[in-house]
Amino acid sequence: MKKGKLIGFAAMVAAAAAVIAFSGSFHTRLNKSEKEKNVQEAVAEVEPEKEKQADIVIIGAGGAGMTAAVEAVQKGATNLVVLEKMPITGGNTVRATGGLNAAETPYQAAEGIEDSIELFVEDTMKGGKNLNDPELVQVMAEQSGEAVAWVNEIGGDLSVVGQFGGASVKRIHRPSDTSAVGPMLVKALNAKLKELEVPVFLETEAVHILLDEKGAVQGVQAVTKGGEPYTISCKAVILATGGFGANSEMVVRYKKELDGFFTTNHLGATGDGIAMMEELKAGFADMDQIQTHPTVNPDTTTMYTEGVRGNGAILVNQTGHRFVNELETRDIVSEAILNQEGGTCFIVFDQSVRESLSAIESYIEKGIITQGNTPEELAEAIGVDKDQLKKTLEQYAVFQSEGIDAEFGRESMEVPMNKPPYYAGLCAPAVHHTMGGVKIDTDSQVLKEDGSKIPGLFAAGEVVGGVHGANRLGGNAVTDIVVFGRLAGSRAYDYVMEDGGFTEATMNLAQEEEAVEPEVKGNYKDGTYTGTGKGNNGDITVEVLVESGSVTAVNLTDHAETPGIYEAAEKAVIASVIKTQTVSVDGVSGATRTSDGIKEAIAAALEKAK
Ligand code: FAD
Ligand code: MEZ
Repeated sequence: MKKGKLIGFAAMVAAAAAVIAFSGSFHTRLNKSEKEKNVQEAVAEVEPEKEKQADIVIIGAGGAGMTAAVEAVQKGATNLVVLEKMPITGGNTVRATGGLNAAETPYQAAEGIEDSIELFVEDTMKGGKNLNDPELVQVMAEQSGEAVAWVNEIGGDLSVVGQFGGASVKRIHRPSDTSAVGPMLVKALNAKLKELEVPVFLETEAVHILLDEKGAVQGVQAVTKGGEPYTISCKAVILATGGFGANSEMVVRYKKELDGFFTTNHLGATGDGIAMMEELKAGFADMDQIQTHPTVNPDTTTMYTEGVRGNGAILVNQTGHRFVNELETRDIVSEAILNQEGGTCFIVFDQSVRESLSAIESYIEKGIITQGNTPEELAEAIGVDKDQLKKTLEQYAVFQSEGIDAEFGRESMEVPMNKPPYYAGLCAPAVHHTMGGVKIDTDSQVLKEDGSKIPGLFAAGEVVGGVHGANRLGGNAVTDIVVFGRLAGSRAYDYVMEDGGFTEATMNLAQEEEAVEPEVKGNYKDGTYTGTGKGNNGDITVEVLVESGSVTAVNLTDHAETPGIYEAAEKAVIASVIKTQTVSVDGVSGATRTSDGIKEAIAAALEKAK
């Protein structure tokens, strides 16, 4: 491997760490023990000035971590940093589509929906097969209305209420334009963190949480963007690393039936927090409880939000028949799909459903929806018996008008589904949510196996187990991350105040390079792709990371370009590609052939991502 930037002994240490940082972001290169060995070697070499200090370190800039940061700073925290291993913030949260469940909100009242905390708790426990920790569920339900108000206060928009599976009433809150909840929430959180001047260090992977001799938190070992390993000493840590849905090896370890399943999760959902908690002998709950989402397009792994069914869509099998109450909980719908021919089905809806949910436009743009002017035309296009699909839709319209689904007992049937044109998308279940995780109490404080606390350690979000039991209801994870993210931020603030209070911030973003973010949205398949192009001195190989459809990072993994010359081309070309999401960008004068080689390599990688 040739890495032009790295020369001499210090550079060798940095090189080891750079590989670690890179592998941390892309999760493909080193196995855990190789990675661990490199971290230890690299950390051993770290210079004293690389030691940093903060009062609270938040690990993970997804919804839970960013919420915790905002809450702690709003309460008065002054010296707090957020570490994020990926090149962008948002984690799985930015993918969240359907919404956030909350009871007794003004938005429900405005629509005359009668809901209660008790009913919310009951539905959640029933959905989770009573495996849930009832105290955590109670906290989530009680604080759900405040969570909606808080999101709106920080600049978000949750004001429309919809129906989802397993909920007795309309309870899921989403933006007023019916768009996806995650991008709205992450945008609001990013803006708030910027306004509050909270440093978020991207491509910085936490590796270990350090305890003092009394067993209380004293620091975090991390590897930074740029490849520097260092230790941040701190009084409190908030663990918000999300779930492990993208770590197929770990998924299979806990639930072997899911071998071979694809996932809806972002690449960073690899269970790092679980590994860190195992080291500290934390307690765990429900690790084998892993949920599949029933309606995911197998070609692109795009999830069709449950909102499509909630707003009216039905599911039909390859023969054009319905086969399940589409609004049953996810475990039941997933199993029913797996029992159909080929383990797949079609989600079918009409123009009125399309008009009710703007998330559908993104599926149409992605090319994963087939359209027909009549049920027969649609059936022909998707290879389903046309008379049967016509009959199924006609029968459903009768059930809808009578308010009784005589076939499967579906209660909410929003529309008769007879407004042309008609639409269908292929779907199959995919790994979606890992309900198991570290044990916490109702203050978000991490508990050990024996039930005692680890002082200074808090956790929130998908890394936590116990809230959702055996099956999470759609919309409850975003409630979970806002409610427990706020609790973790608030309690970590209290803990630091009791431990001598906050100190002046010593880590800030000025020490780090600003991250380059996409200015337009890309239209690629998520994943990591390699490509090769001809540079000035031979082949250039790149690895390109695509997240949520957009190129978010490019690394030169092998090349022989001239040190001191290629760096300018590397920086400028990659930044322009990320910003514009195309390879039709300017090269750098004086390094034209290197620029062209990098562009050619990225283009080759992106060919595979179309
Ligand atoms: P994440 O948002 O995943 O954030 C964790 C962050 O930690 C990530 O950015 C990750 O890169 C980072 N990280 C991990 N390890 C490290 C480390 N070692 N060092 C530093 N950083 C690290 N739920 C709902 O309630 N409603 C919905 O509509 C909904 N839709 C969904 C749609 C999709 C496609 C998916 C995948 C999930 C959906 N969910 C939904 C579930 C919900 O989005 C997630 O459970 C929730 O957002 C998790 O939030 P989190 O903050 O715990 O984790
Ligand atoms: O909670 C979820 O995972 C969810 C609401 C997903 C979706 O179908 O939109």
